[in-house]
Amino acid sequence: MPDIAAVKAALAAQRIETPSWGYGNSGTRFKVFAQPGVPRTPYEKLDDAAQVHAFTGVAPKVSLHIPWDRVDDYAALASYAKERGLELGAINSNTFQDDTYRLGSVCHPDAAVRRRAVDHLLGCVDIMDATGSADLKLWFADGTNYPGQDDVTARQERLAECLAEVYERLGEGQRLLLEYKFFEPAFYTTDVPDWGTAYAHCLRLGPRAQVVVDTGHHAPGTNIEFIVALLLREGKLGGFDFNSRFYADDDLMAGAADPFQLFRIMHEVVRNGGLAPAADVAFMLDQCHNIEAKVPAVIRSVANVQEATAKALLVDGDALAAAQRSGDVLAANAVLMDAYDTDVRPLLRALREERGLDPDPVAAYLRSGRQERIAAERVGGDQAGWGA
Ligand code: LRH
Ligand code: MN
Ligand code: MN
Repeated sequence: MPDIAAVKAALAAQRIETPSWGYGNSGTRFKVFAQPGVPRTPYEKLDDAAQVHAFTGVAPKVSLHIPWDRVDDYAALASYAKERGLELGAINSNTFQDDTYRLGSVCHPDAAVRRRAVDHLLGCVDIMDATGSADLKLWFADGTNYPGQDDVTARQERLAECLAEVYERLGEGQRLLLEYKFFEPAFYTTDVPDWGTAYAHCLRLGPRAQVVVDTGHHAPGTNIEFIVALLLREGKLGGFDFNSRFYADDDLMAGAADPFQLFRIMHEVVRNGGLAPAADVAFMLDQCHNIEAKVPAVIRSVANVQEATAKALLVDGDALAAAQRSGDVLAANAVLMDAYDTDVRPLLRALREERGLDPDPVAAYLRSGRQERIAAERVGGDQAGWGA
């Protein structure tokens, strides 16, 4: 049986990175519902992230998105974060919200457009130098809508060239993390549609290029945990963008739609050594909160990832290995289900109390009265970046 002290130590050591855009107003292309008290500046987004960390104890890192989080002085933003017990995490690039990118960015047929896109990515590495961020996270909206629209192989070639230039620019201790997504906004071909394409590019680039698994970026029914196991085996899993999907890239709270899937993913992470600090797997959230209050929703999401991790850590590895070796299908499945069916909330409550935290972080935040305070203080909150 797993040692409970070791399980707790692993949970206390896990770091979950929250996205700056999760604190802003967001919605769909139909409507963005403004909420009272949302941040007006990147600084206020960090204030919110600091609350998530204060109540959970495991969320000291915040991902930025450029240019949604544009400031004049990124080193000053990093100092502001540090003063609040935070660090700036992945820098997310944006080559998808400009008229120039109608036919793509790094895969665009026109070299001048590709130049512009690469310059933006290089600018993101400059920001990483200023903030001390280790990860450059790339997601490209590139693709085509119609058969024959462009040469798909030429687009791969352009992508490889652009990525190589950015990779060369990386400094000591910096990584390039490449996201894939099987559809949208292009609907016929997507230039980085799946883990295989991302993996092939990362392999060519070198050891500091790794794949990001965004849980919302797969076709329904895809076995994401298999992809996770395979990437970990190859040393190519850079991290996760956790969120939930029902239909498409819904970006709902992690662990909300399919907690069993999140458990299966975390089981492969634990089983393949991905939780060890040396594996350097970034556990990031990539989600927005359209209709629910933002800070409590991020706290809830962090807790959901912790619950899935706790269950994965409770899998009896010896019993599982024995059942697998003897070909006892039912017993092997039962070992996994025993862990999944364990109510880990008491364990997490105890862990939080041991660390001087409130056992129920959402309730504690709501009780703190801060939500009412920011609602009164912050007028004219910022949009996360999506929608109109
Ligand atoms: C688009 C996307 C992607 C990025 C994020 C900033 O699909 O959700 O996952 O990480 O925007
Ligand atoms: Mn993502
Ligand atoms: Mn997405």
